[in-house]
Amino acid sequence: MAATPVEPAERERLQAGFDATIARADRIEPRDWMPDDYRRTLVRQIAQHAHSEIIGMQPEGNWIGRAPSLRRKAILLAKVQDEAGHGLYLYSACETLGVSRAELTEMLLSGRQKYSSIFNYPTLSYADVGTIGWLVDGAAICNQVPLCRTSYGPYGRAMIRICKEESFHQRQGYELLMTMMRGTDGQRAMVQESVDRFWWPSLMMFGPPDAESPNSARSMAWGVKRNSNDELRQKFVDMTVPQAEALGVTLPDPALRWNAERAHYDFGEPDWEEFAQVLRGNGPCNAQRMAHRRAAHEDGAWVREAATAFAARTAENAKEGVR
Ligand code: BYC
Repeated sequence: MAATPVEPAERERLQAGFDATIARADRIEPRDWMPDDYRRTLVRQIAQHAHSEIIGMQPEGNWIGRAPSLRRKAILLAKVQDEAGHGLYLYSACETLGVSRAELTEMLLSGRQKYSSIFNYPTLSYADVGTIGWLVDGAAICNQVPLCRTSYGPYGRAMIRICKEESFHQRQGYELLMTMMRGTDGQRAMVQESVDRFWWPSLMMFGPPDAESPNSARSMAWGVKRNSNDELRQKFVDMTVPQAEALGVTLPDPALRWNAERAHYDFGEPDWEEFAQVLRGNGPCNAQRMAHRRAAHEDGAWVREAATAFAARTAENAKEGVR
């Protein structure tokens, strides 16, 4: 994963080239020289992002077999499949940095790499499918649209496609909730209860407050991140409040109000102790999510073995000119 050692003068020249590319807001590509810490930061962030997409299939997957109609089931199946695709683009982007898919999987399974806190919360009702689309994919869009301009080429290009699909996901979630809000009192109550549970964890998706974000300053200087955690959280709140009003739900924050002076909504502080606990593995579903992922990985061993054997046979045949 580390770059080949270079003489100090050569290193200075390479560093200057890298700095100039970043200063021009141009892209660093896989074969370009890059500082080891830049490479490590990218592997950390892209891998965490990929793992989130894969683990993120679980909470929604929980409702595929219980969707209320064939149409809703087809939509949910397609969405969960999209998340698998996002995970795969991101693992591929990460592999361009010299780390293998097997190593990344091992780092997730051993707990050395994280995945998004949001997926450690349960999906207790069908309304949660809509709320995840609206709030979780909505937060993902706020966070990820600026990442289309990230300084590392393969990551930025993967994000463009992912963001298009996430926008579609957000709309399907909103449409689902809107349909339920036009339904019975019981359905409206189910939507409100779901929003009450997911609002604060959605705000936590943006990471700790800027003053407690150890990676932000350097990631922003390198153009890996284009906005700070708090800036994106604010953008999400500003975008979501009018959508909640149109939907007819109440966001569970008594401090939420328009601040004309700032031209932004003021809002309350998420429970950062709860966030810290979820990151330490003590959220409501951490153990369940990891156990499920581990079992799926073990169950898939035969597929990996068969694919490896097939690739070896194909390469052998090609060498011998056999079709
Ligand atoms: N959950 O210094 P900070 C999706 C960690 S997928 C867990 O601010 P950074 C979707 C952070 O990693 C959503 N951990 O970090 C999928 C760091 O620990 P390490 C995933 C978090 O990297 C399916 C420490 O806390 N999106 O939307 O500058 C269905 C200090 O934080 C979280 C991405 O991954 C968290 N919420 O900023 C539907 C987007 N927040 O690594 C939807 C790409 C922070 O030093 N990632 N941590 O051990 C990013 O934009 C940034 O990595 C973050 C954090 C804003 C998340």
